[in-house]
Amino acid sequence: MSTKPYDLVLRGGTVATASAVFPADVAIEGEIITAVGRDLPPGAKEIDARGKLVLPGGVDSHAHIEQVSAAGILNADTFESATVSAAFGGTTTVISFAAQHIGLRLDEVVDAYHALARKGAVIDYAFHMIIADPTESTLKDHLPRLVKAGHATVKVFMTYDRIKLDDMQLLDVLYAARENRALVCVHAENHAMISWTGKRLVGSGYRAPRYHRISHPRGGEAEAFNRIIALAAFIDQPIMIFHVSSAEGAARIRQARGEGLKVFAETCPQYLFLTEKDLDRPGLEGAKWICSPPLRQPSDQEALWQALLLGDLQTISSDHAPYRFDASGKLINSADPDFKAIPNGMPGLEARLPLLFDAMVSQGRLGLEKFVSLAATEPAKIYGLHPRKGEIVIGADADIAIWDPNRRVTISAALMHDLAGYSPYEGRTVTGWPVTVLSRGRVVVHNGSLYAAPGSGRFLAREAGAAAVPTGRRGPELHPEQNFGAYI
Ligand code: DUC
Ligand code: ZN
Ligand code: ZN
Repeated sequence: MSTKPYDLVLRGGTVATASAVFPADVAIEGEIITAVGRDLPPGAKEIDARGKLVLPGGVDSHAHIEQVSAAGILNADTFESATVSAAFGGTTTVISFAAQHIGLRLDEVVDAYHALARKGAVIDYAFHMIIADPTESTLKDHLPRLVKAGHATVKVFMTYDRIKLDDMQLLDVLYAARENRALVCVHAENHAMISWTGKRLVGSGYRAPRYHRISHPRGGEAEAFNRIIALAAFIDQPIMIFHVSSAEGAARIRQARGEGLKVFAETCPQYLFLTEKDLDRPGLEGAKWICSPPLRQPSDQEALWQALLLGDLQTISSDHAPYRFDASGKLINSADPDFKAIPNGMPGLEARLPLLFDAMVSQGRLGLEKFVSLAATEPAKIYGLHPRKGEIVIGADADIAIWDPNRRVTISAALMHDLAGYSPYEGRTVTGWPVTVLSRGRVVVHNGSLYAAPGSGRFLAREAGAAAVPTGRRGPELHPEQNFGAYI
């Protein structure tokens, strides 16, 4: 009697999950992992993984792709270039944004981003819905339908002139998210502190990119974290605080979690591996390192690593937001802009995992299981993608990155596949590189070549997971038995 062979077996590697590292073969049938174990029977095809690490493909839960920014500027990548770049860096799932601007219907915005991604993406994707115009129709009509259609997360901004929400609007969004079971992600910085400081700096002639860091006071991050945490606790709506950059910010999150609040948080490689020194370069060169929140100090980096160790931060996303260093991007407003006129953001989809692997695995900071957890498993869980994504386990999509832990690579713009034209990490040598990357069982990258067609990535409809479930403890003013019977 003959049994049908597996379609594909990854043979002889070391598999890692968020909780264990063990030698095993991985068998794939169609798009799915169907066996993990020692000495599995042959596959119709085999990939030799001896001496390699077999890891879940990365989940990058925060990347701006083909997105119109607050200032109305389109960033450099297309869904094709961004997802190709992600795949070369070992990432197989990306959550980008469907960005509403004032006056736009949220459902039409989501349709437009669907069309772009459907055409270009080579890996699987989902969207966070940016709500910049929380009108009655956005929150009562479009949002409920879109959450039901598989968009389990919304994002709001507390700064940026054209898209920031005031506290009343934030409460409206938090309330609507609770009613519909969606997670709310937040860009939390104090808008007035940024605007006030920036205006005074530029007014006094401090125009260079380095002053961007000064114009985002560290206390403004902590203030905004405090405020959004208080608003979310009042409504009892779980939140995810994006791109934590400062020691004070990490401390606020720790305190909130210690109080039992459902506050999740991410940081990004730029806050772990770069500092304000990178901004401080001659002329306009520092513009390449302008992002918000800004790059800070080595002591902040240490605080963020500690917060990762303690579990206060659960994910590390790229916040990929590429702008070319020319008149289409960083210099779009002027050939000699002050720092306020320079678009915020840097590329990072491709370098995210190699940088983290080098620090966490090769140099031993927090270790391989924690790398897998932060890079793939936790974001998949928090954003409603697990167990389909983020773990090597029977029944999951066969999204796998095979890493050569010994390969040394020097990062350069020439090596990257995004369209930014520069790398913030130029010249940095890392140890460990993803050599073969599979998305739903198909090899998309192997030894530096791409094997995936634009449009072959799929939309991932998601229901919010456990992260988005309220605690059941709203502010007492919202409980009829504690507020003289009022239903608010
Ligand atoms: N800041 C943001 O808020 N978004 C994109 C990139 C950045 O630097
Ligand atoms: Zn942001
Ligand atoms: Zn962002």
